[in-house]
Amino acid sequence: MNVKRIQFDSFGNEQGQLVPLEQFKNVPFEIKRVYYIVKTVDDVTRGKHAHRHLEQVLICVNGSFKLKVDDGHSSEIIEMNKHNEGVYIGNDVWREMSEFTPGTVLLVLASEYYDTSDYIRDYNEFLDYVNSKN
Ligand code: T46
Repeated sequence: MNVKRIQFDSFGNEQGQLVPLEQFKNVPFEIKRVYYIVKTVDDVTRGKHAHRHLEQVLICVNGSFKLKVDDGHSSEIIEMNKHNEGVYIGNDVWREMSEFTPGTVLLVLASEYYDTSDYIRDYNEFLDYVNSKN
């Protein structure tokens, strides 16, 4: 699957922790966009789409949630609860985020500017799209 975990160095002591993120160093693409998701609701599922080209790194900097990734052939649920671990998601991967605990902060680094035409929001369309490539 076009998904991989990335371990980030976390520098700190009793005063707190600092995690540097640098394009082409510990983030495997040029970072063109950063966004974050806060004030999440625990019984809501976000995402439910795939991207044709976009690459992203998701980091749960506070709290926890479940990330489901699915490439049309297999799926996996990743527990997101480490401030120093990112999950890289490449193109053609369906993603869903759910079970957010209160105070969760999801930071996302993206390889492209926001482009609605890059989204596939229908799961059957996604399956047709990935199968047409094989
Ligand atoms: C993804 C997951 C992890 C913008 O105006 N600019 C942006 O860069 C983004 C990402 C969103 N928006 C607007 C579009 C919607 O009105 O923010 C609103 C919420 O976006 P969306 O429903 O797409 O949020 P999620 O949490 O379902 O998905 C987002 C990203 O869109 C997506 O690429 O992989 O986070």
